[in-house]
Amino acid sequence: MSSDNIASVLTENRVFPPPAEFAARARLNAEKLAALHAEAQADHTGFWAGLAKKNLGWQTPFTQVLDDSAAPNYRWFTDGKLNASANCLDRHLLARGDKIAIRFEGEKGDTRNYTYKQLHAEVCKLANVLKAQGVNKGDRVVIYMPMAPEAVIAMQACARIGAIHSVVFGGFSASSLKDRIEDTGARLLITADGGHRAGNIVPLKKVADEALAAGCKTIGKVIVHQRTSHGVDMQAGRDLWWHELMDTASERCEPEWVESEHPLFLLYTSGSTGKPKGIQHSTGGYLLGATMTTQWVFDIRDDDVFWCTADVGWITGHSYVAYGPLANGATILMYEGAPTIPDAGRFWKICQDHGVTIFYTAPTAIRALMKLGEEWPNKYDLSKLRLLGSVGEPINPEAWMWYHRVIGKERLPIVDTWWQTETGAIMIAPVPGAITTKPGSCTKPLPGICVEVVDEAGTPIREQDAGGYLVVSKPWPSMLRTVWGDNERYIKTYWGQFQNKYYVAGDSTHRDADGCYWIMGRVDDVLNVSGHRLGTMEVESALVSHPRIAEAAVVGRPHEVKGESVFAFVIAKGPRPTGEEADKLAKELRDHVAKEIGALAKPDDIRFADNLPKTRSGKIMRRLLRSIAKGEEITQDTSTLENPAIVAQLSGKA
Ligand code: 6R9
Repeated sequence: MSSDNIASVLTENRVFPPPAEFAARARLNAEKLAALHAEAQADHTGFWAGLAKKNLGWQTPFTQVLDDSAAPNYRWFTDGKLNASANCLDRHLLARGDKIAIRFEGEKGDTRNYTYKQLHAEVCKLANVLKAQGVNKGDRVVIYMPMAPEAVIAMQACARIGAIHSVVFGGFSASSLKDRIEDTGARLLITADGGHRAGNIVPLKKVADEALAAGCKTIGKVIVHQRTSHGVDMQAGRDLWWHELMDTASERCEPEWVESEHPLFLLYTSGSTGKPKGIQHSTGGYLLGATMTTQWVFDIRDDDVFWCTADVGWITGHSYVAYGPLANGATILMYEGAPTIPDAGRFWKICQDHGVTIFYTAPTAIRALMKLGEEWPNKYDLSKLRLLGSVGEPINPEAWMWYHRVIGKERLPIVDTWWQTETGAIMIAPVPGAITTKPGSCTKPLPGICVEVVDEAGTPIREQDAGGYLVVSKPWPSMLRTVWGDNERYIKTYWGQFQNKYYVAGDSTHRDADGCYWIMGRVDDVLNVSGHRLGTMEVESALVSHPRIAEAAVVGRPHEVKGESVFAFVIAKGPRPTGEEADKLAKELRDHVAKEIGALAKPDDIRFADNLPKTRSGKIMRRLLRSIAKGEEITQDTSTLENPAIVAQLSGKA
């Protein structure tokens, strides 16, 4: 978050109590929420055990709640058995079989609905297909799909047979896809011929072919869903059409009952060092987190139409598209496409046409739509909306107020939800019928979530109105279990800083006098570009893998819409490129980064220099680079630099 934003959140003092009309009908009002907190405080594990029994369907009930014998590798509900897909689908067949589970709209306006019965049948069919292709419990399946119902069907089908899915966002490049496939050791890939985005075809199958040609030796079969029908190569013996396999598959498939700790999925996310980590989530604990938070934070009801705009390639799309709402028997909306096609009113038209009641999106989308003007939302009937949500990055008070005024018509609560890929479910957020909100604050931890603010030494800061590292002091059911294939990295990254005492989120936070949290952003070298996590090291490695580049340093620069953008300082081999040559190489580098990682990692700014600012011990002074990227006057002490003269050149002045 930029210093301007920090200043504006810290002087923010507007408060918005829960609207009376909303609170009166809410699942949780202030009194009920207080009772939940009291229960959790009195008996942390008993609280979660009670919820798990009441809210999930178990084939074998658990008797042990928390196993902390190998902490920080915590295990929850260990001797219980369940199935995530049975919880999301079978459980609702009797009471809600004909209720719509998924409403879908494509960018071109095509629509499809699935009732719970129909979704169940499709999931069972694909589960049988997977089994017939030799996928067994514990096998990994990579899913590289557009944002269509088939992505959810694929995830649920894996869950049904106890296979571990790993969804890779469709915007990632062949090289990123290959790295992830290889790390999981998946034996099967589910993809589509293509997806639709901003009037173009996203060539998913072509990218997958490239990834497979470069390695991925464990992949035996590729199942291809036909979405764009634009003609793709199918490799005999390896590639199979989804619709052909589904045609003859049976609609009956008994769920595989798995241990609560059985991994439900792996999801790769960026950290400050090395390659992205495969975050491993469990079945029972994860599903409980997704289920409860959908009730508490989104106040989900039977008549809701819940639209979470996140792609299933991100954790938000896992917990609040594929699992949480379905576990609660809700209707979700899925949209495949860009928010501004054919025009800036698309999101609002979708809200109107589908009667969306709960809308959950990212600040970057709010800022982008805000810039396009309020005449767009004002054209549509948004009166069905009753709750708005935000996730992915800090929301600046200006964007919050616009959301509140223009979309919420000053009557809807806004839930700003703080959480991470690793936490599995929302951790800090207002419970909308109970908590007074403040623009820019995610307010207070949910029941059973024990958050602390600690200083450098790991000492909890007790006084109010103070800042520090955001940590979690007690295990919670939906927490990550490990980093796939690298438990040491799990322990070191998340627990090492304070001797295994706290889960370290990697964010800094301020807690105000009312106990509300204001997230200030990452304390590590992780950027947040349009709500997507990106390691500076990943982008640097991509840049130096270009034959003409010797060295690179990447920092974030505050960006009006994206939150942060990628700013790269680059040292070319040979003389420093200038003028036209520099422009040409910069373009080449942008394309190279898109090819290595994905378009979301493209640097907005590339500055060529003869050298990077280094201390005499050889450390790059990133703080200095961040100031330069912001265009700030350099007032920092540069005397410890080996090459102080470089500052003028890096600033673009020499
Ligand atoms: C769910 C998700 C996690 C990082 C997290 C933090 C930032 C997410 C936020 C927020 C301020 C919020 N973040 N939600 N910062 N306010 N409401 O986004 O997961 O992709 O793993 O990113 O995003 O920095 O550490 P993930």
